[in-house]
Amino acid sequence: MKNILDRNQNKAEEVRSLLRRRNVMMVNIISSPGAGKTTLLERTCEALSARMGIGVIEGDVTTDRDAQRLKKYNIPIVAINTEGGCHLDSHSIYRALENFDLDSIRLLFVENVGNLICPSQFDLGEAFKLAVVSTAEGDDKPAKYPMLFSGARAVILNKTDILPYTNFSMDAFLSDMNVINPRIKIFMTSAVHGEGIREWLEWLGQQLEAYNAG
Ligand SMILES: Nc1nc2c(ncn2[C@@H]2O[C@H](COP(=O)(O)OP(=O)(O)O)[C@@H](O)[C@H]2O)c(=O)[nH]1
Ligand SMILES: [Mg+2]
Repeated sequence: MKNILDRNQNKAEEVRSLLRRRNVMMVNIISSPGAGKTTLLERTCEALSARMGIGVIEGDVTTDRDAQRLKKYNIPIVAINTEGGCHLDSHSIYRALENFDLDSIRLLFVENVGNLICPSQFDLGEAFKLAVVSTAEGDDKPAKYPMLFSGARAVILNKTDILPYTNFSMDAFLSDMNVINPRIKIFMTSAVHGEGIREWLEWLGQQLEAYNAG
């Protein structure tokens, strides 16, 4: 396992410096299946794809359904089928990059395989990790899977629209997050209805500015 992680880390550093040289900010999106990663990407592409070069790497275990959902935004998409694998690794990202014209992309999203454990162990060479968790999953996910939440720069708490129908405790969620990663930026969104998306996009723009400033 250590050898695998070391090899992954070396390649991730190669990816990171390649993207740095080409001024492409890569965001690694991690959540359990169904939290709303693709829906968030739909809202994000809707808002930004006419204004800046966006690319997406879609990691999926079997199908290319998420890639199909994003086709309508006319952005370059590379689907990586992990054939059962529970996460993406930096080697597959490196190979996927060969299929992009990096000069025309400023922002590259990776939708990782839906899983809260393995993807958080594998650095892909991203600028930062974005965790997505939904109110339907319960408020205990940060406490149960701290590695993801301690390593992410931001967390999106999605599906706020269904909060009244769940027993999700916002207090418990926020107090666990505060212990695990007090500096993490937290967004509350409904990716279906649009609440909180403006705040997420504003912050994303700030991250891009800071990245481009080096
Ligand atoms: N009610 C509600 N449903 C959502 C929201 N975001 C996503 N969904 C739904 O949750 C399901 C899974 O979303 P998807 O984006 O495919 O999740 P992914 O597996 O993380 O990519 C879909 O049926 C979405 O329409 C939300 O904010 N509110
Ligand atoms: Mg998806």
